[in-house]
Amino acid sequence: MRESWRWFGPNDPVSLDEIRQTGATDIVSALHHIPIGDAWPIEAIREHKALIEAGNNTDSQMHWTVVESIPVHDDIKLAAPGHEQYIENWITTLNNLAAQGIKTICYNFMPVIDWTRTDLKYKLPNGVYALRFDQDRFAAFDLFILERENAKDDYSADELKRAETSFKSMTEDDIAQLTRTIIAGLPGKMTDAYTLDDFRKALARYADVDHDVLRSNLFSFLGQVLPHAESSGIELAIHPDDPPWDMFGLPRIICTPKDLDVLFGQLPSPANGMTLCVGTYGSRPDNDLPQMALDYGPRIHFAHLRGVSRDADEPRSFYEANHLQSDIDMVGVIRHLLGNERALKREIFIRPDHGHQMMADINKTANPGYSAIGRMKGLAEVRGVIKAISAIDG
Ligand code: DNO
Repeated sequence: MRESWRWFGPNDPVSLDEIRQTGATDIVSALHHIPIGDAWPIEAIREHKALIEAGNNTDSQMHWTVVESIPVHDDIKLAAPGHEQYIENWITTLNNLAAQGIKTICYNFMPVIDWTRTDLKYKLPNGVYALRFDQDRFAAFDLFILERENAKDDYSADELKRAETSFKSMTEDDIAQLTRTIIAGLPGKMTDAYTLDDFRKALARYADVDHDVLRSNLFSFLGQVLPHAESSGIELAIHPDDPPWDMFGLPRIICTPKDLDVLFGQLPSPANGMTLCVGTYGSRPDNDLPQMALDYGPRIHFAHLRGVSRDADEPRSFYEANHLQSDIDMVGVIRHLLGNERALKREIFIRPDHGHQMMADINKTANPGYSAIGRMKGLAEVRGVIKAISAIDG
């Protein structure tokens, strides 16, 4: 397995020198400064790669091998007039990356929003801070802050009541912070930051887009992109919708094995692959993660390893737990990923996804989920599991 680490570029509070100390060899990165929809110029890719490799010496090498992500412009997701140019730009970016030897590409097809949480500093009993998604707080935002038209229809009477209670307990500051957390976006997001009004407008564009329409727009996009990926040896790795269910009345189409089966059944190209984001898929009790790791062997080009712990009384609410102590059987997942590698005679990229904000990082500026020490703890634990299973299974 290739141990990778996400780096957000020169403004990332975790430096490349620090990443090197974790032992990770592969850098997962993107050109976050380029506007969504524009092609990434080859020169900008070369510069970014040079930054990553600048500290290399014969005994310690790090390389930019994975892109997370090339954003997909919402006009592509909507197949809006003029979206063809955005697809062309995406293909140009793909070709420019391939020319620099960067061939594993994570992307997602979530409309309007990227990954979503409601709490970025959720304190666990041992003093660390975790990320959390709380269904009641989310519903409170949707119903009483955003005041989305017809939002009521998406919730049961009990859910409405709980959302109201949650909203009533919020101070002005809580409301402002929750709003920022949801619509201004989290690190690495592949969508714009919105004001409440822009957000309403962005949602309105999807009024007539249901699951089937969105899916056919994804397939049409991939139909154009995959031949280029294949000819340049690129492996695409679609990231699931996080959390993996519909939100704000928007259709979400990469949430379950059923969704993946439709995707791969329709477009069987070997370049059409997935990111096994263990924490995202694992936010649903009906997704069996070790089974998915087994079933999708050759399709898994990249894996995000993290755990979630779901609330007993509301399974859509969860916090991000320790990498090895959560509702997900991480050891089972890793065992199958290693088995796939042996069977397929290839390595995949894994990265410790999100970590707790802990120890000296608690008082530092950090990208939520992406502080150094918590992720390093996750990587160290996962590395131990990999070593142990490899020693036993050969
Ligand atoms: C969050 C990440 C996401 C992910 C994109 C992939 O930590 O997993 O931002 O990078 O959704 O396109």
